[in-house]
Formats: sequence, structure tokens, C-alpha cells
Amino acid sequence: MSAVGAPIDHELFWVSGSPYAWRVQLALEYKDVPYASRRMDTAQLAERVPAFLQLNPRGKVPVLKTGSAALYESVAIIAFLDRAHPTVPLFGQTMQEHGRIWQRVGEFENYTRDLLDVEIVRPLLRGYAKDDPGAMRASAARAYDALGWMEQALSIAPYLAGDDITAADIVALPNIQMLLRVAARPEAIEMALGLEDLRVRLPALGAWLSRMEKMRGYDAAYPPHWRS
Ligand SMILES: N[C@@H](CCC(=O)N[C@@H](CS)C(=O)NCC(=O)O)C(=O)O
Repeated sequence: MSAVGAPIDHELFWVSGSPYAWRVQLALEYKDVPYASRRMDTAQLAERVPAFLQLNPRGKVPVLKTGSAALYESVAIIAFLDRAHPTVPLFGQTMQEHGRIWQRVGEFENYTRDLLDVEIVRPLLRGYAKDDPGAMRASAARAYDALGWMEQALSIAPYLAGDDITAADIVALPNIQMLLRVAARPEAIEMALGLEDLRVRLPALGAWLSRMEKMRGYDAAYPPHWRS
């Protein structure tokens, strides 16, 4: 255990464009927590080097190393960081806020994320979307359904769990940005997935995206290879 008041040294292992690593970077930057950046690339991850598998036996990023302890799973890392650095809380101040924020995180993780990631982003990134454009259009329609609860929540409050940015917003943002990025690809437009104008078709979500793009730390956490 570190002494009271002693700085906590974090190292973050990440890959540019990984929505899961991006969540943790957003949390660190928003909280203004210093960390040593250990950027990896997908080829390095694919090598499954024993030293990295010791940090995460699943061989995935993000991994946060704090002293000699390694933690993986993005939502767990954000919860850990919130305990370690409570000054800018991401899981609320009251027990009601805490429960509400976890509920939102759970809704995104269980009912929205895989639809976006597994059914739309991966087929487009890996090139097999064109094998079945009809299935892709059906997935895109389901994506709109799966985003409905967010549109509703954001129609009554500026952020997913109320008036402040919380872990719920930070968990959801990178997957939505990734969806928008692949939806703008020519092959997605050609397939008429109808996701390229998501910000217009879901106006409350569109306004939330604009707010989130101005959050503290957004630019620092933005995937560097997306800028080029
Ligand atoms: N559930 C994990 C997902 C992590 C994940 O899937 N990371 C991907 C990058 S987006 C990865 O490292 N993939 C490399 C691999 O599976 O070999 C989390 O939330 O941290």
C-alpha cells in the first residue's frame, strides 16, 4: 500500500484506436492523473509475448500497471482509478448516483456495445461486411434500436447519468466514435447502412457527442493515428 499522499505511479499499455484503451485514457486525462504511456501496436499484441501475457493473460489492451500490480478490463480500470483518485468523481458522490451510473454502464455494455462493435465495426474493419450487405443493413437498423435508450436519456439530461460527465459517458463515447468513423467509409455508404448521418437522426445523441468532444482531456486521449 502506498503511503498517504504519496504519488501513485501508473503505466498504461494501449493501442491507438482501441475503444477500450481510449476509455481509460479519457478517464486518466479527464481526472488529470499523470501516467507513463506504453503505446503498443496490433502486431506487437498479436505476437503474444510472454512479458505482456503476464500483465494480461488475455493478451488485450488496456492494461494499467500500478507499481507491480497489473489490472485489465477497461471498466474495472476506470473504477479502480476513481477510488485511487477521487477528486474528480466518475461514479458519483451519493449512493443513488453511484447505482445510476453503474446501471448506465451496464446498459451500454450489455445491450448496445456488441451490436455496434461485433455486428458493424468489425465486419467493416476486417473487410467481410461486403459478403452480406443485407445483414449489415439489418444490423444497422438494430443499432438504431440499441441506441434508443441513449437518445431518450440524453433528451432529458446533458449526460447519460445526469448533469455531469461520468464513467457512463466515458465508457460509451469511444465505441460510438468508432461506429461513426467506420460508417463514413465509402463501402458503408455504398451499402446504404444509414449510419453516416447518425448525429442528425439521433439529435440528442449528436448534441452529446459535441459536448463530449469539448470535455477536458478529449484531445490528449484522441487516437493519434486518426489524426493522420
Ligand atoms: N473487455 C475488454 C476488451 C479489450 C479488447 O478487446 N481490446 C482489444 C483492442 S480493441 C485487443 O487488445 N485485442 C487484441 C487481441 O485480442 O489480440 C476491455 O474492456 O478492456
